[in-house]
Amino acid sequence: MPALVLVGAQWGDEGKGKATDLLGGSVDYVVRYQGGNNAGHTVVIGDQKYALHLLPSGILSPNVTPVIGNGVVIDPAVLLSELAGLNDRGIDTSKLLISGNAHLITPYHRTLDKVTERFLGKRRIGTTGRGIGPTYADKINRVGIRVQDLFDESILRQKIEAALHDKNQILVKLYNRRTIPADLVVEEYLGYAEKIKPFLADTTLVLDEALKADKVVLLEGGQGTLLDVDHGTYPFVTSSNPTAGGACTGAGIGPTKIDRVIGILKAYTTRVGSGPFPTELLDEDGEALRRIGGERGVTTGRDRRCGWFDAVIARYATRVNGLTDFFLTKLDVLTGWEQIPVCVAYEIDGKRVEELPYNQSDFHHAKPIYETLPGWTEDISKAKTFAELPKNAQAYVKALEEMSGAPISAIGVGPGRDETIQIN
Ligand code: 2SA
Ligand code: GDP
Ligand code: MG
Repeated sequence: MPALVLVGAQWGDEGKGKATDLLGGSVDYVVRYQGGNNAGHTVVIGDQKYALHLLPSGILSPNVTPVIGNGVVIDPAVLLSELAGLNDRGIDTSKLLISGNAHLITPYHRTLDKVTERFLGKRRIGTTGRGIGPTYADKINRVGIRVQDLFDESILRQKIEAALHDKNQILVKLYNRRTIPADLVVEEYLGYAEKIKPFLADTTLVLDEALKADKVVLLEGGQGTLLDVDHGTYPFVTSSNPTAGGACTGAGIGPTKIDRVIGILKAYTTRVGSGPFPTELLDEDGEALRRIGGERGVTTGRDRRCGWFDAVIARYATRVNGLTDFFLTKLDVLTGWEQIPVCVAYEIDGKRVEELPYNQSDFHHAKPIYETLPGWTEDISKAKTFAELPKNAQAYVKALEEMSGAPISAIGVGPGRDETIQIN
């Protein structure tokens, strides 16, 4: 098994952190390939809970080399405080490798993110306010600041001055904000250089050598399929590619090296931020899913929107990621419902539609067509094998598998590392 990708199959928060940690024992490298500290990945080990934002979840496994790939955007202050936080808890972070080609989030990116959201009013995306979109915009516009620029003062200064020349005008004239002095940003960022230097590496070369030596490389997505800037619910998306293709560009690995793509799939659906969500529940069921599932943003603390499982989305994730299998998570949260509706198709303008509509307005008024499956009341959190699950829980899993287009190879029955049923 050379390289495998782990990708969120819905709108994120499916349990990628837990899944990565679970695989940590059998992989050598864990690479974050997109996003930044907008992500919030939770790992629970024994009585310890970790919330990782920028660092790959594999950093908690002692034998893993964690890598921040070129596709990630890095807020250096957050990086250093996350590292310090883990060090304080006794976690060794010295093996971390950071790509010199990763882009840096700066104070002006964070400010622009917040002011544009405020300006959009009702049309806002509901971003995490971490400066992600403006940083990727600068990258694509070829005016971004990269990690390697920290080590050349004159280039860093030139780039920051050039960027702020435009951005300060926008901030003052359009948004009525104060200018951000370039000198201050340069000084702050030069201060990060020495601290980041020990981690700097030619990560694509490191990973290539690792793969040639038969090491196992796990590529960990930051967000979910439907937040992908190309394949998600645009414009209500993040500004990078969490889908499997993004793993290749964001880590610098060719597609021929990848032989497994695991979709992390929640047994129901959640979403943070704005945008269409056909199975969203604005009633007691939605409230109960939020409460029982602890559905609150790991980065911003926002309540997550909750709804029933949507098989149209799962099938779409199988298609655009080329999924080989699913990890189904949070099955335990559904314990206690007498009946569990599952969306099998949409009704759009009176017609039954089986595939995710590519047209945004169609998706906006897609109505879920539900099939209802019988629920279970038994506590399943101690189940270790599929056979130990109540018959109705087994049937629910089998039904989801059939509708979603790829086999389910593991089932989460609790947040802990060992609260997982491995199938096969
Ligand atoms: P951004 O900040 O530009 O990436 O926001 C754009 C959209 O992407 C969504 N987004 C997320 N959705 C779910 N989880 C994310 N991480 C945190 C978590 C979220 C939090 O693990 O809970 O704490 O609020 C995440 N990151 C970005 C975002 O909501 C926008 O819809
Ligand atoms: P990620 O962004 O995909 O890593 O997911 P988050 O960490 O944002 O959210 C997933 C939440 O569900 C976290 O609080 C996890 O601890 C928790 N979790 C993961 N798998 C399971 C599971 O199988 N059952 C339960 N009850 N919780 C889970
Ligand atoms: Mg999350």
